[in-house]
Amino acid sequence: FIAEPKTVSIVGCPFSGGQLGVDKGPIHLVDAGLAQQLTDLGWNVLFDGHHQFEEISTETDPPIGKMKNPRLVSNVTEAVAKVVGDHARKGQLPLTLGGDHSLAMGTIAGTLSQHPNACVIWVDAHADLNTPETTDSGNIHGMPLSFLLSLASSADLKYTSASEPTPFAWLDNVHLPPSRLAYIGLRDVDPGEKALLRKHDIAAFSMHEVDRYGIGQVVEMALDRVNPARDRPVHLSFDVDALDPTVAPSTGTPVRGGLTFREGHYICERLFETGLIAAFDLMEVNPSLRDPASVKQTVAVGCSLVRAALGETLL
Ligand code: B3U
Ligand code: MN
Ligand code: MN
Repeated sequence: FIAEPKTVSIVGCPFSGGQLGVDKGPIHLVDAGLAQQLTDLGWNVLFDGHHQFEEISTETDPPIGKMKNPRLVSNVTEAVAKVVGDHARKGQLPLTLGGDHSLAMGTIAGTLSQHPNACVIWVDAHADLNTPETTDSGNIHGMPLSFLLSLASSADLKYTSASEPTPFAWLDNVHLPPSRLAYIGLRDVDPGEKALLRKHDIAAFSMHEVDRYGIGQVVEMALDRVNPARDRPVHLSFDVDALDPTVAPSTGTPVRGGLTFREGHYICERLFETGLIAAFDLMEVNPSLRDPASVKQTVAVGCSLVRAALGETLL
């Protein structure tokens, strides 16, 4: 799916509408020299500045039910879906830097618009599977997959306005079958999310399975579930909070007991090795939290994960 010469398009999304404070992540990743690092790996790198988001103030975007910033997140993710889809149509690898994980509504919709048979490997401490009903926090970064899997839809917002479309109506005809989603790294999953994981028999490899089988086995088991013939394009959505907080401290909702530096890198390396990566998201790098040394460490690890997914470590 990636045309020669191999081109990666960096989609910088300094956006935090789904969870406040995480908007400077992409700026730090690019400032750390990520584009040059990918050029050095032999990729043709396209980056024409960070995505500009329309402003919608909180006064004009009151919560709908528990959902916070619904209009803003809907508009931004719809725009991201177009950008990512356009890059994919040109045979480029869209590399989206977040920003909060609600952005994956856009990135995965964009991937599916070009590769309807794609599968998703979601690396995260959290399942991000809450519906507008099951969410406690109201933060949309905890909900993207419920919409993508059509477990939630704009109709659940019970919103009626004569003058504007219901937020997320644009997502209603996007559908990722639950059989094509696999998680790796879970360890903080809400009760409502656990019920959905079970009900829809979603492939979920928590830290328990990583301990039990080792990361090498877990990645193969995840691929066996969502990509048994190893012929589907893979959308890799990597939340940096999947890594242990000692490895990647600057993130909004750190959870102890996470992936080691090597386990995180192994996932990226192995998926690169399959030749199936069609899109990559690196999300939830949050430089507004923690001290400068922690920010530097997290940004460096983020760049390193991207390089691993684009072929650095293979000899
Ligand atoms: N499940 C919780 C917490 C959470 C989800 N994603 C992150 N945190 N980063 C929620 O808010 O839905
Ligand atoms: Mn996430
Ligand atoms: Mn997370």
